[in-house]
Amino acid sequence: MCGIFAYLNFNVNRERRYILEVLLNGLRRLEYRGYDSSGISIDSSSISENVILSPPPLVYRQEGNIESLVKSVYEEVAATKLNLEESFSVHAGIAHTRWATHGEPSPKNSHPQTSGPENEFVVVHNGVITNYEVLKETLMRHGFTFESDTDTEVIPKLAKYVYDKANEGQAENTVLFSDVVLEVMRHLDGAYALIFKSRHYPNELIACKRGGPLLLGVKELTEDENSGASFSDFKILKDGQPKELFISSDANALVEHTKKVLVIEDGEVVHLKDGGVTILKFENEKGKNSGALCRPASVQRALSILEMEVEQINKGKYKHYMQKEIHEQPESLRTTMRGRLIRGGSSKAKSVLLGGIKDHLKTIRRSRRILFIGCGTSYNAALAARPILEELSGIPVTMEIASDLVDRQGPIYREDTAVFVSQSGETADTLQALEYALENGALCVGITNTVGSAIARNTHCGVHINAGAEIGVASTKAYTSQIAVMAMLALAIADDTISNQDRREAIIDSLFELPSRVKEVLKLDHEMEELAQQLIDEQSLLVFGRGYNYATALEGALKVKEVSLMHSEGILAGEMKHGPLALVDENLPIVVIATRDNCFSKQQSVIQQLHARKGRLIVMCSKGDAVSVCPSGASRVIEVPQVEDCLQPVINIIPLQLLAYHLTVLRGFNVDQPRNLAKSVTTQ
Ligand code: UD2
Ligand code: GLU
Ligand code: MG
Repeated sequence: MCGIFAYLNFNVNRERRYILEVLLNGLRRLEYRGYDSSGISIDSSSISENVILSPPPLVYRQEGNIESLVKSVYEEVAATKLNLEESFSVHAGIAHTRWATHGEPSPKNSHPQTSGPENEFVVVHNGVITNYEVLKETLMRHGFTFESDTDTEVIPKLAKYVYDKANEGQAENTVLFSDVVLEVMRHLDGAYALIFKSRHYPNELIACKRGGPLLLGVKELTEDENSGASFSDFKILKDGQPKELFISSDANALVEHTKKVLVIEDGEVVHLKDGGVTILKFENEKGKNSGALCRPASVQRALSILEMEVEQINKGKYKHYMQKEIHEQPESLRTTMRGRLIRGGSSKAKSVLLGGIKDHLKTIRRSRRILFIGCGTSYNAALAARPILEELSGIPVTMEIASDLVDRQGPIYREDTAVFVSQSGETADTLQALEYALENGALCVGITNTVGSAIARNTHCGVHINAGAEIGVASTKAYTSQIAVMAMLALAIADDTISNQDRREAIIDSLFELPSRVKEVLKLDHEMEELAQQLIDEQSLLVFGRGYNYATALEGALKVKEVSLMHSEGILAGEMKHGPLALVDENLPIVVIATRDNCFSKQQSVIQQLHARKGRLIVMCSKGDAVSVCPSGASRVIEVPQVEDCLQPVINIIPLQLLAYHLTVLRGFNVDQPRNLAKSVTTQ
C-alpha cells in the first residue's frame, strides 16, 4: 500500500519551487493509494563536485492528507528562509504517501525514514518488512537508536551500517551506492518497493523492489523544452543529454510528464546516476545466500510507451473521481468490449474474441473445475459472472476469497483453471493465492485492469479489462468491466458448442447494447440523491438479492459501507428465513432486487413476506414492473432497463453506486478516500 515518487533532473536547471511542486504533485496523483501521512526529501543546497561530504538532505513529514504536507512544507521553508528560487542543474528528490501498517500515522512514522540525525540515508517504502524485529534488535546492539514504530526504519539504518562497515579504516568512500542497496536487500524479507537517497551519493537515486509496483519514467528534453537555459548552462548541457527521470508506484503520476516508461521487475536495483540508468539483478531469485562475492548482472531493457492520456487522470467536470467513474461507465464498457465482439454476418456467427486466452481455450474447456479467486469488489464481480459461466460451460465453478484459500491451503489440482480477478493486478492476497495455484500446477488466468501488473505478468494468460485508470478507492467502473469480461470469457469457452448458440447470440446482442442501457440507468442519478437524502441518518441498510443478483446485493452493500460508512449487508434472499428476517421492522431500510430473470417469482414472494412484516422496502425492478412488483406502501421503487439476465448485474449495481456516492457526500465524508481504506491492497 502507499505511493512512492521520485524526481531527478539532470543537466536542466530547475528551481527549488519547481522541484517541490513536481514531488508534491506526484503525491497528489498517488494519494488514492494511501493518505494517512506523507513526506518528502530534497537537498538543502546545490551540491558541487569538490565538496567532500554534502549537507544532510532535508526531510519534511506530516500527518494527514497531501495538502497538510504541502502546507507544512511551505511553512517550514519560510521559517528556515530556504530560497525557493535557488536553481539546481542536478537534483534528486523523493516523496511518499503512506498507508500505515506499522505504527500510527504521525510525523515520526511518516516516510522518508532516516538512518539518523544526519540523514545519511533516507528511504521511502511501500510494503512490509517481515523480519524487521530481528534487524532492529541487531542494529540496536550496534548502537542505533530508533525513533519510529515503523518496520521501514530498519532499512536506512541498515544502509548506514553497511556503508560504515564497508568504509571502515578507509580514508574515502570506496563502495557504490548500488552495492550498499544490494547488500541491504539481501537482508530484507517481505514485500517492498523502495527508493533510497543519500548524502554520500548526492544527485543519485536507487529504486528496487520485491513486490509492489514501481515504474521509471524517462523524459529526454529537446532543446526547445530547455530553451530557458542561459548561456552558462549551455556548457553543462554539452556533456550530457538533459533529462528528467521519475519513479512512481503508478503510471498515473508519470503520464503528465512522459509516456516513456520502464516497468521495474522484482529483484531489480535501478541506479540513477550522472543522467544514466543502470539496472542490476541477482542471477538467483532472491539474491539471498549468494555470498558477498556473487556479483549481480546488469540487465538491458527497453522502454515501453504508456497507453494512457492525461485526461484520464483528471476529474473533468465532476466533483469526485468516484462520481466521474460511475458516469464514465458507458464509455469504459465500450473500451472493454472494443475489438472483442464480432457482429457476425450471413455466413458467420456472432462471437467473441479474447486475444489473451484464445490459445488456452482448449485447456480451459478440458478442466475439471474453474475457480474464481479475488477479494472485495473483484470477488463480487466474479460471483456475478459465475452463473453464466456454469450455464454455458457446464464446468463447476467455485468461488474463493483469496486470503481464505491461502489460509486453508484449499486443494487445487493440475486439472483446475484458476481465474484471478484484481483491478490493480497487485492485490497482495490474490498474488499469494496465485503463487499457491502455480505451485499446484493449475492453469492460471488473470483478469486485471493494469497492463504490466504482477498478476498480468505471472498468470499463464488472461484478459485486460481496459476500463481506464480507476482512481476512486471504491471500485465502480472496474466492477462492471470485470463482469463484462467474465461474461465474454464464458462465451469464448462455450464457443464450440452448438446447443447454446441462440443463447450466446442473445448475450452478444445484449453486450452490444449495454453501454446505451447503462447511459439510461445513469439518469436515475437525481432519484438516487433523493433516496440518499431519506436514508442519511440511518444506522444500517440491507440489500437482498439472489441468482445473478446475489453479487449485486453484496457489491451494493459493500459500496454503501466502504464510502458512506453506514453499516450495510448484502443478503442472499434464499437465506432470508434462516436468520435475517428477524431484523425486519418498520425502521430498517431494505433494498430488494427483483428484476426479471429466473428468480423473479421467488423475489416477488420475498417482497410479500417482507411487506407482511412491515418492512421498509426499496424495490429495484425492471422498467414497467413497478405496479405489479411493488406492494402498495413500498417506500420506494427503482425501475431499471432490462438487459439479458446474465448482464443485468451490470445495470443493477449502478443505482446502488449512485446511492452510495450521494449518501457519502450528504453525510459529509470523503468519497474518494474513505476512512482506513486504500485503493490497491498490496499488503496482507
Ligand atoms: C492485445 C493488446 C492490445 C491490442 C490487441 C490487438 C496489450 C496489453 N494488448 O489485446 O493493445 O494490440 O491485442 O488485438 O498489448 N495477460 C495475462 N494475464 C492477465 C492479463 C493479460 O497473461 O491478467 C496476457 C494475455 O494472455 C495476452 C496479453 O497479456 O497475452 C495481452 O492481453 P489483452 O487482454 O490485452 O489481449 P488483447 O488481445 O485483447
Ligand atoms: N510498512 C510501512 C509503514 O507502515 C509502509 C506502509 C506503506 O506501504 O505505506 O510505514
Ligand atoms: Mg477494492
